[in-house]
Amino acid sequence: MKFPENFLWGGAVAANQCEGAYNEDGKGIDIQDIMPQGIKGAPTAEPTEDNLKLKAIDFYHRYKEDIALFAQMGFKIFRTSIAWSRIFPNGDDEQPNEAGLAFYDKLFDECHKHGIEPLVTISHYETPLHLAKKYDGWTSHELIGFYERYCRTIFDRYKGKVKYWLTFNEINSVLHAPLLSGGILTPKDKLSEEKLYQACHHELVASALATKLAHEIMPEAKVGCMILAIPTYPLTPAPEDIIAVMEANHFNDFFGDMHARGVYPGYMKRYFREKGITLKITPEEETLLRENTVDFISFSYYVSICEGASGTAGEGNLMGGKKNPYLKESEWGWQIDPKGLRYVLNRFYDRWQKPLFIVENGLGAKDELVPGGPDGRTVEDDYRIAYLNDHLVQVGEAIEDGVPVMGYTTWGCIDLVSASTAQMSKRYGFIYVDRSDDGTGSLTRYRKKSFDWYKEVIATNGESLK
Ligand code: BGP
Repeated sequence: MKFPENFLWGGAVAANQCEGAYNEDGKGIDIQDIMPQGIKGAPTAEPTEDNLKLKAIDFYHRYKEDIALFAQMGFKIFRTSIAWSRIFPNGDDEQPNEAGLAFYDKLFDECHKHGIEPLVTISHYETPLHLAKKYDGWTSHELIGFYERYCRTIFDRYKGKVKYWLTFNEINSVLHAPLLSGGILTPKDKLSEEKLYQACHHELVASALATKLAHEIMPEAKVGCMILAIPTYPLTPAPEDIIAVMEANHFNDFFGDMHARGVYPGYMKRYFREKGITLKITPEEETLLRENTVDFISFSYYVSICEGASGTAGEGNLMGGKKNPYLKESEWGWQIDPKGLRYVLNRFYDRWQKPLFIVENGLGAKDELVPGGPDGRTVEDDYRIAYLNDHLVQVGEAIEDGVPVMGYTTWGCIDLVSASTAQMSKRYGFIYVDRSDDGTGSLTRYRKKSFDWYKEVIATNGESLK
C-alpha cells in the first residue's frame, strides 16, 4: 500500500460532541443543547440535564491531554469545529465573545505545539439557538450576513494558525435533518420544499462567500465543502432501479456540483420546475457561486445504500435507502461496505476533478473495558481495527486508480457523544472515555488496542495495512 508522502493522517471531532462546557465563558445556547436525543426525539424548550452534550467528554478543559494522545499516535491533522455560539452567543450579535475566541487560540496553538495541523469545520450542526428561534435558521436570507460576520471574525483571528477550512458539515443532510443541519425549527413535515431548497440556496451562497473571504484574508488557505457521501446501488438491474439510483444521486450530487461547478444543474432546475418551486436567487449570488468554487471536496463515509422498487428500508447515516442483501451491518444497523469507499472516491473525482479528503469514517460500536493496556484498562477492539483497515485498503486502491486523496481523518478519534442518537455508548474512538449513557463516569481516558494499530499505520504511511 503506497500513500502519498504528505498524506494527512488524523482524526475528527465536532465541538458540540466533545467540548461540553455548554454555558461557560460566554457561550450561547445552540441547537444541540436542546436536542437530548439527537434526531431521534423532539427538541426541548431549554437545555435539560439528560442531554449528554452539555458536558460531553469535557474536551473544553481536557484538550491538552487529548491532543497529546493524538500526537502520540502521530496525527498530522486534527479536524474539529468552532462552536459558532462561543464566538457569537446569539449568532446575530454585533461583537464577538473574546473568551470564545481565546479558547480556540489556545486549542490551535496546542495542536501546532505537537506539529498537528488543524482542519476546522466552520459550522458542524451547531447553529446558535437564537438564530433557529428568531429566523428559523437557514430558511432566512439574513443568516448569510451573520455567517459572513462569523467567518470574517475567525479568519482574521486564526489566519496563520488554520490553513484548512470546511464551510458546512455534511451540507446535503439539511434535506433530511433540517433542524440538526440547518437550524430550522419548523418540523420537517410542516416545512415546504420551497423553503427547504431556499435554505439550501442560502447555505450554498454562504459557503461561496466563506470561500471568497478565506482566499482574500488568507491567500494560503484551502477551503473545502463537506458532503455526506452515500454510494447508492440499484437493487436489481431493472432500468427503473437504475433511474431510481440516478435520481437519488442527483439530490446528493447537487451540493457537490454547486461547490465544484458553481451553477445550478439542469436536473435540479427540472425538479424545481415540475414541483412548482421558485427560489429567490439574485444575479449577484449567481456570480458569487460561479466565481468561488472550492479548492477541494471533503466527505464523510460510513455506509452505502440501495435504491429500487422493492426491498426493505435500511438505516443509514441520517438518510435511509434500502438494505443491501450482500452486506453486514453495525450494531446500529449501518451497513459496512469498504469497497463503497473506493467507488465513491472514483465517482467524485470523475465528476468534480478536485482533490478529495475523507474527513469522517469509522465504526460506532459498543466497547467493553477490560484489564490491560498501558493505562491499566483497555478495549480489545479488533472489530474497529478490521473496519478501518479494510476501508483504508480501499483508499489505497483509489489512490492507485489515480484519485488525488489529500488525507483521512477517522471520525470520533476519541469517544464522544453520537450525533444521531446522542449516546455515549456508540463509540468510535482509539481512546475510551469513561462515561455512560446515564451520564455517570470519571471521564478518564484509556488507550484502546486500535490506538497502537493506528499509530503503526501512520508511522509506516499505510504500509502496515493488510
Ligand atoms: C456524521 C456527523 C458526525 C458524526 C457521524 C457519526 O453524520 O457529521 O457529527 O457524529 O456522522 O454519526 P453518529 O454520531 O450518529 O453515529
